[in-house]
Amino acid sequence: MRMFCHGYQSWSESRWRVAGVDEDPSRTPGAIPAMIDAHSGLPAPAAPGELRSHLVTMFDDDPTVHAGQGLLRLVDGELLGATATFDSLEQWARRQPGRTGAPFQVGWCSWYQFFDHVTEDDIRRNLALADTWPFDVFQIDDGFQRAIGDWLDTNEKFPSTLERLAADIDGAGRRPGLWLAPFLVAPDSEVALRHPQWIARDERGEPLVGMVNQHWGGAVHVLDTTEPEVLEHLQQLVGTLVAAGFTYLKLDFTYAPGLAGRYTDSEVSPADRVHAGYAAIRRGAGDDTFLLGCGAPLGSAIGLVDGMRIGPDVAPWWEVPPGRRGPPGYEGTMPATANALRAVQARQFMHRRLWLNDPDCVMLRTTDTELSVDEVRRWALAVGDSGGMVMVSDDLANLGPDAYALLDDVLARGREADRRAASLTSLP
Ligand code: 9PG
Repeated sequence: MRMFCHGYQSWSESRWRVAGVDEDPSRTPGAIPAMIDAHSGLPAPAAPGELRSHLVTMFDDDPTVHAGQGLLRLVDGELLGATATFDSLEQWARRQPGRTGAPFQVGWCSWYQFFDHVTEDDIRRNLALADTWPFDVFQIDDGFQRAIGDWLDTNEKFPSTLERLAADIDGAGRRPGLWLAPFLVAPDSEVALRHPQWIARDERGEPLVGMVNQHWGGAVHVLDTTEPEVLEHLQQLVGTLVAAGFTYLKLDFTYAPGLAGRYTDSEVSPADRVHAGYAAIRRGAGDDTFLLGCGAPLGSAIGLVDGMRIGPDVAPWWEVPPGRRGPPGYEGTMPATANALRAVQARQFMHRRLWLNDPDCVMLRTTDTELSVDEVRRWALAVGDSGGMVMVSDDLANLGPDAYALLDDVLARGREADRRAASLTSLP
């Protein structure tokens, strides 16, 4: 018997596994608790023979979809945690209180070309080149901030203030977009130094580590979203960013308050801790700001975000290159365009029912990439055919008429697929 194992958060794998044969990925030898937690919502690995799925699952000998609030477990042939059944994944998704009114999204994002090295000059050069491109949104990704947690201050690579940048993007006729990891704080950030009591703790009483990332200076800590002051801080922070002009926010690494640890209110569940953080952000952002979830436990963001990353990061390569294999248990989740493509297929049923799916960025360039011309086309057209968000992530100086023509094709297919998904949403 095969079981559809649906992933926990944006980057987690979703796939069919053979019961009694395939191991749950949380059982990968050498997988560290933080990895298991980020991908199954629990720090402990599955029992031998146990398979895990989140929100929904189904079996290949029965068309019924089984659904629950969070973790569903197959233990000794018995499904635990399921509370309802549906005829299809689409029917389940249609019954959720999604937020599906945003228009089809087309934009530019800095990450998959400039990564953390991005400079203000890269942003301004591309903004100037964007004149002939059909972008509504122009989004600055990771790399502008002074420190993780200090989102209102830019670093030395960005001489301008955020207000200035937003005003100039707006002046160029684009919607200003900004990346942030709202629930993470670097140990040396102003917010962490000023408010040590806002940080969740691990079982030893040390600040809870939410991510270790070399370009952020190493380990960063997790905000405790059961602390009322933290929720107020998040609401205010996002209100300030919106007032500065950023009405499109990519909220990343948002699994963090779901990690096991010591929180002020130990009665709040991991899913509710994430939900409370997202709800505070939506209160601060107001109704008209486009919120994009990323690295997000999917169930906790339903109804609060307009768009959701539904798979791993793309990368300027197809399969994960041998030298870039991640930590054990992380293989299907590593940045690789092939991994992103698998998620587009597995989570298509969510688009226009829970939110707009964000399959991750399209890369149109054929230089400065390990992707072949065919792989570039294959991914771009898959994004188009999904009807999901289309964000281009290239230095526009690298793109010629072929890239332009490919994007035209992607957008034509995308608008058509999106219209079809939207009309299916309104069926009973
Ligand atoms: C910015 C990036 C981009 C990207 C996001 C997210 O496990 N990891 O080390 C890991 C690092 C980065 C990452 C995902 C996982 O990517 O998905 O679009 O915004 O952050 O840092």
